[in-house]
Amino acid sequence: MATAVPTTSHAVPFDPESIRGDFPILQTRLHATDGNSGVPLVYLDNAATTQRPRQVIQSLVDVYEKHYANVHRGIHWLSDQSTDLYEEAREKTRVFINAAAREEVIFSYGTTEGINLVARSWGDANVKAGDEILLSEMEHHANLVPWFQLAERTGCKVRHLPITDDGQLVLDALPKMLTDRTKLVAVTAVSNVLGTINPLPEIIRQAHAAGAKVLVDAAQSVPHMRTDVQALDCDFLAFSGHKMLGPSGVGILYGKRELLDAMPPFLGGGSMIRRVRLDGFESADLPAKFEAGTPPIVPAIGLGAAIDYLNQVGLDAIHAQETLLTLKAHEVLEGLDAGVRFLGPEPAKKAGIVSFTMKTMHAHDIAQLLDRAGVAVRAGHHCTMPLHKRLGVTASARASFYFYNTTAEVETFGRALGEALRIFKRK
Ligand code: C6P
Repeated sequence: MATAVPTTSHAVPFDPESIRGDFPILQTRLHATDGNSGVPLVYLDNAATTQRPRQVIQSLVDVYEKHYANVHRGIHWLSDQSTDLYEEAREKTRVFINAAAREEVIFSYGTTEGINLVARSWGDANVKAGDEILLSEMEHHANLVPWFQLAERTGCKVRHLPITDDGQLVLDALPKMLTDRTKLVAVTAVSNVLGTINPLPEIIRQAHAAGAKVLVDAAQSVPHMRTDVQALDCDFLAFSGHKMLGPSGVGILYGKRELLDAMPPFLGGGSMIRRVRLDGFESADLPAKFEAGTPPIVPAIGLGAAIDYLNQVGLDAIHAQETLLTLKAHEVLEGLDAGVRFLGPEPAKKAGIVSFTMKTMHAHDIAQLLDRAGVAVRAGHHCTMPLHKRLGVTASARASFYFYNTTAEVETFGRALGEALRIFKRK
């Protein structure tokens, strides 16, 4: 994706060891017993949520200790301080994704809320019985259920672009599936299970040519690779702060200004109004129109600090480190005599997510035995039941990386899997 987002580089060459010093939790040792200091934590569950550097944690402490009050309300010094920091975080986010205007950057509680906002507000106003919403077979439940709910309310139809057996979108099917009834294409930028990086520019070009809008679920892409919403030309894009070093409880919905302007508010309450009478209300201007009630003030400010940190490391360096780790994980898993099946394409076509099954061990056993060695991975359906059904499995194990992971940790993961297989054979 081309971009105009400025990023600077951390120490060159990229050095995860120096970066790890910024993350207190990565120094954790677990399973200590008498006379044994335990094993180091190897945190490979970053697609679920990432860890936070000291700089982000300190930004939260600073706000609570020095600047905290409600925003956009008080006519007092402290409220002005808090409001300035909150709006500064919006501006940092705007630059990070290269949105054209601050009005296009809405603070939400996360990707899930952002998608629900679009389904409720834009969907209810623009979609009617017989219209179609086009998703894909690899979507997270957060990008499925809101559209099923829209279908229940309006009578529209939800369709799914198919995927290949190795977890890539069947792009050739897109022209036929886009019809004059297609109102929206809602697709993930990166699958949280397959790791597949989807060809967004081509999907968006075709969807627009067919007269459809496009929503991008960017939960697994914005934290890991440069994102430029203007170059992409997407209509909506949603992501979560907690997957990019930020606090939980904050996310972003980007929307093109003319679309957001025309949409009715999602939630009603304080802040989102210009005027309230006993018989009705007028909505506030953007972005307040979509930020009803007291917003996630401190998490949003923490997200701003996370963006500063990511910019300092550099998105290109982050992506390169994750590519290295993904390649290494494939190598390590291929070296095991365990009937490993990778879910998803070859490493070159994916982000830092490696999901797999083994002939001899269930995914939950894998995760449990890895935990004994201090290695944290996720097991289950990862909120993608239809995708797992399509692939013919009920559950998978998933190792997912961030730039603070090292190749030595991937080797520990491999050794721990080898040991788990030996334990399992003995049982
Ligand atoms: N996936 C995972 O372990 P929230 O929970 O709103 O921050 O994000 C939802 C979401 C939406 N889309 C994608 C592609 C996602 O990966 C996620 C969150 C986590 O894979 C938790 S299920």
